[in-house]
Amino acid sequence: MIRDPQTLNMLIDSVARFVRTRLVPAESTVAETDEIPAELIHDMRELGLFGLSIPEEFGGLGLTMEEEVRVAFELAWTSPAFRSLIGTNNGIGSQGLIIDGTIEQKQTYLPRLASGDLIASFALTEPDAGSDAASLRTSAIRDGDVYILNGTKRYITNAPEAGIFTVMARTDSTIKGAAGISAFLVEASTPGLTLGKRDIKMGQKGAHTCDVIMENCRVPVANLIGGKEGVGFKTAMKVLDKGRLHIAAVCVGAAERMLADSLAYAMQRQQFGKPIADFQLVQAMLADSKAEIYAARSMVIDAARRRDEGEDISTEASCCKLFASEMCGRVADRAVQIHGGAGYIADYAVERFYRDVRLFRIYEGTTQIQQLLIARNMIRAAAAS
Ligand code: COS
Repeated sequence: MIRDPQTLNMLIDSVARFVRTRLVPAESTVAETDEIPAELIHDMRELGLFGLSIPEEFGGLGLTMEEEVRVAFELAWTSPAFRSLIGTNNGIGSQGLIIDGTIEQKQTYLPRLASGDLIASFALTEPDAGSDAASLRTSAIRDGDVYILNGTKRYITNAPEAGIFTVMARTDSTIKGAAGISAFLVEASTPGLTLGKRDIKMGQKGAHTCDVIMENCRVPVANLIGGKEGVGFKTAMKVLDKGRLHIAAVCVGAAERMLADSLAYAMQRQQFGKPIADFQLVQAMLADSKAEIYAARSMVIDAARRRDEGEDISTEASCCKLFASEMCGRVADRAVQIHGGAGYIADYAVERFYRDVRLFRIYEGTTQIQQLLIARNMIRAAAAS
């Protein structure tokens, strides 16, 4: 749903301009230094990028899902590290609070998240609980007006920057699965909360992940999301439904960038006396990428519209994440191939993008988890009809 096309177009234009004039030129510096320059973070705040999908009443732009994915297409035209910094405030870090939080919890945290003064992170994954998220072991034992949290969370995006974590922990140890899990808002300054060293990743330099270790962290009862125990896993799954759709949009934007770079290179690079874009085998790679990007883009917009209309888009979100992330991997592979030897050299952005986009097929649910979810939902729906 697009509420006001004119306002949205103005936002999209200003994001696209910012991406092309400020972020793209900074890509290689960010990759080399593993840091996003402070002035760019400042400008991202000024543009309102930290609060894109936070409701207007709490200081955000309150974008609908369709509006959000259209902005994400533009933002993803540059290194995914930039999107990652604002990604958790708009997505997995804040959505648990937005979807299931109490009004007091929202008032306490959302305005600062919307302005970018506070960074939120989503802490679900553990050393022994990745795809099988419901097996998580971090415990939260109630003691009067606090819960005492113990456990380790792994690969937590933006943890080194975060001021607040949405933490999924087990409040009922007698229940092994999802029903024993609750979601908490845990402030980074809570005594007992420490961070591991920054992970050294294959790509996405400038976006940081690390372990979050909780040892006897005393978290106020008021920070139990929604004030209700036992529904934290459902909160996490609802967050991921939206997150997966957002990541699919990011895959589309990144693929569009890689294709634009490949087309420009193919039209300029001469071999056998003419531009390589004149050769049909190169054209086939360009055309396949174009068609697949168009398919993914259409899927993402359709699913986003349905979500805005209140439909349960769990299956569609998984379809989008599955197709768009795999598509992005194929486009990256062709982009390197079209660049030939140059595609393997760091002077060309596709070398970096090839590594950066590999993560899309893994995080917020692997391709294999999306396949399981889609098939499971199909079978359940058929059995119920
Ligand atoms: N929305 C609302 N509720 C949901 C839901 C959704 N999208 N998906 C599941 N639930 C509910 C279920 O209805 C169930 O509740 P009831 O028992 O009351 O019916 C509960 O949550 C447990 O769900 P389920 O039985 O599907 O749990 P599983 O242990 O089988 O979990 C998967 C399944 C694999 C889907 C889940 O663990 C998963 O998504 N894993 C990947 C995790 C991931 O993406 N990690 C990335 C890290 S975050 S960057």
